[in-house]
Amino acid sequence: TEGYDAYSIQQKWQARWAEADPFRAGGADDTRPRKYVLGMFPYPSGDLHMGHAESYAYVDIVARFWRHRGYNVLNPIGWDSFGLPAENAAIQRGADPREWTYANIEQHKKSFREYGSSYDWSRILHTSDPEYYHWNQWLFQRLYERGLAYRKESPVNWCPNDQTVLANEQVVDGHCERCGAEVIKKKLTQWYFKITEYADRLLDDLNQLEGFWPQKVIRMQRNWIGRSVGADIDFEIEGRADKVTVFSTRPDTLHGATFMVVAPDSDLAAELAAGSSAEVRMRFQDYLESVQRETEIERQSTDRPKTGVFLDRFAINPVNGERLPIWAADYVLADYGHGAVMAVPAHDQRDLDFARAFDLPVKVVVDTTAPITGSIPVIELDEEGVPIDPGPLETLADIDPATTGIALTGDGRVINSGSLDGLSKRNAIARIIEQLEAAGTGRAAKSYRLRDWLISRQRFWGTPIPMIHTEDGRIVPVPEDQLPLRLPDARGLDLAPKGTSPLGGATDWMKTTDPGTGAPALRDPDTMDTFVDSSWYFLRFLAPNDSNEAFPSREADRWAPVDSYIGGVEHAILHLLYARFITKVLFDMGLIDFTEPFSSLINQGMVLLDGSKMSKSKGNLVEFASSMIDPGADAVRTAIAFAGPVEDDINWEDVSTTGAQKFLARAWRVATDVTSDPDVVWAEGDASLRRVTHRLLADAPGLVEQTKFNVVVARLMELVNATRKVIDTGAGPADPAVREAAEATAMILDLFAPHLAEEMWEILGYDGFVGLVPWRTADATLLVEESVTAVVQIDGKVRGTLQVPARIDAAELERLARADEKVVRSLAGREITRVVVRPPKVVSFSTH
Ligand code: ANZ
Repeated sequence: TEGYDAYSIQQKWQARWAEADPFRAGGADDTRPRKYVLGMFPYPSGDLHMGHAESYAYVDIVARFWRHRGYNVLNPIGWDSFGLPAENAAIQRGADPREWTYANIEQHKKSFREYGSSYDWSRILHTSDPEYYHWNQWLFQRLYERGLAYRKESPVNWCPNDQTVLANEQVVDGHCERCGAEVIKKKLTQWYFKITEYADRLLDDLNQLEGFWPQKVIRMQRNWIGRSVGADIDFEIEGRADKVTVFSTRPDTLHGATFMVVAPDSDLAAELAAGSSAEVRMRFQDYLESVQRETEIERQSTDRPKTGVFLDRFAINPVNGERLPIWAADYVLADYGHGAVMAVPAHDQRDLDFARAFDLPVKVVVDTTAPITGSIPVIELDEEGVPIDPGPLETLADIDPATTGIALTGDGRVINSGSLDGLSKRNAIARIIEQLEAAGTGRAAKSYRLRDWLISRQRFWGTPIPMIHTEDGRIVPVPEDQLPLRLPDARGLDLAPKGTSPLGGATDWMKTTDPGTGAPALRDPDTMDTFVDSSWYFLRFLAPNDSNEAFPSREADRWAPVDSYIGGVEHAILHLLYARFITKVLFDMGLIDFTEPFSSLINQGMVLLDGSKMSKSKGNLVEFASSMIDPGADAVRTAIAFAGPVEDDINWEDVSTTGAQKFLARAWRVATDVTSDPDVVWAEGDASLRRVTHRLLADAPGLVEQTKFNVVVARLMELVNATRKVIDTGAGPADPAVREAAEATAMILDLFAPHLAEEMWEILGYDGFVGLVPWRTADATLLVEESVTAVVQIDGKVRGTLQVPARIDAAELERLARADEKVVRSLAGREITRVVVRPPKVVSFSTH
């Protein structure tokens, strides 16, 4: 690497970029087509690490690429600067979360500058600025007006360690995502966003992302929303005026229902028990208490003995009038469907386990041994190909669930079900729904796993909820002209988690007046989940300093949706789902004209050390800032891009910044060796080097668009080596092809090693930034591959010859042969009966 001084090159170009600010997005008068490239913004909870280095290297490759391709690129950066990590860290250090957060942000900014990231630095945003969270409050009030923000008392996930409510998504295997403590249930009044109202659209619109988002993320979103299709069925209850509705995905088995089960922790169960004997009430109460001690995982595990209590109440099956005993059992969940199920033990494993444990009847209503139309019986063959005699066919008696303990969940023919008898599952479902609808006792229905989004937090470092609680118990919005409702000073407040919001302790701040009557009133002490902040920030980047509105629709029309969104797969569910939801709400409000926020999504793999995820707790964190000190930013970026496919994990130990440094030094030396002037006539240069250059110019765009960055780096290495060969042992440094190759290297290298690329460009005699240079078009005549002569035979005689590329495939060769004029004439309309193609040399047609 002799002579190549990465450090001073870096210093020099960072200073020039800072001064000229060349990567600002063009304004309204810029007529180039636009691209919005965005990396998921970071949390300022500590120093940046190599995961960030990776992600933001990719972001910069994409942004720089589109600039070269003639686009007006918007590539902003901001900070997701509210939230628990900052607050906890601040508490630990006894610092103010505000000071601590902004100090970290400064450090991050410095690192990004050192990394050479080509941001539009005029558009910085921090979600913890009042200028930003003002618009969270505005958004909250718009959702409230539309009935999409509401309060309800409900059991919430509670982290006893962080003393805060957690969204379902933040509970991992029953534990707090952040601190690992076991999560318990607690009843609290909380604010929710009604995302369930958008469940169908959130699901259906995933179809338009197919091919543009990673398949895995689309699948995770689908599962999370979890739509089940079936029916709601109303059951009369003896001694109760109102019916009880159950949701079932198998209404075709309604005749096989032998009991009903309600969730013990539902209001329904409490009410049914209350109407029963004192003894039942006591047993139910005991059972309920034991259930409340269980974790969600325990409740949902299938290999646990079934427990429950009989409530001594009865439901009436609407299709046959049978009396079904009602039980309370923990395998039925209060917050799914209607918290009650019709139990069909013959065809549902959980119901069967329960029936066997409590000696309840099992009634088979689907004969799964009966073939259904369209199914093909499988005939097994022995080694000689003779069909194996399957022996006597299975009968229903052989597979009676009451004796085998295995529920019959497969398809078959309905039996013991009156007019449904003989139908397949699918047809029976359609028929029973018709019948229930006609009788007014049921209807087609869907059920979702998705729950409403719990957005209130009992923590300090977040957006204050812009609502007022009046003396007479009303809840009214803080008047719009009083927004932003700013956080009070943290000093003097007890931030330590205790289950109530620290803001409640800010007595002066809490006191306000009822905007309608002027009577004393109180503020809402809770703050918003930070996922609210990140659900729309990509729109705020369009005009981050606008103090009149969240974002101008005109700018949204211009830039949004985001063309390339880049970030970690850990956000595959939560963040992306919330952003998609809010986008649809904004669309419904008429503020934007698109319904999906991110047109394409790139998820990078993780950076590992010793094969495990880098983390502070494991003590194996490589810090971003220090990683750049020795090799320099260009080498780190190039090494990351070269490390492998974007979506694969990278083992940091296998990433060679030394190798990258050596390559960059070779590229630099090529530029310094060039002796020709910028106005040389390239066409006179070494033809084979020119071919290497032009092939890369032609191939790189496709490779970048497919995120095959590592391949582009490998091809650049090839180009640098080929150039070196011509300089040292070929036509020499004055050859025009050497200059052409060096210029192409500088332009493409700008995606990976922008400081060096600028330096090379200057060495090669140009003013201005290489980062803004248009992509050089490849010369088509230099792309023609080596060609060979192929012969075309008809009935064994050569009837024509073709010049074809050496790497032609069979289909293309046959197509060319069939289209050849001489061949067409020789065939004279005769039918071709056989074709043999041996690329690249022979095509042989037979006509009889
Ligand atoms: C009768 C039945 C018969 C059912 C049968 C299944 C098979 P998914 O696919 O997850 O949506 N169910 C309904 N609400 C429930 C609750 N709150 N807790 C536990 N289970 C509940 O499952 C839907 C099925 O799960 C429903 O269809 C219901 O049982 C049960 F052969 O109804 B089924």
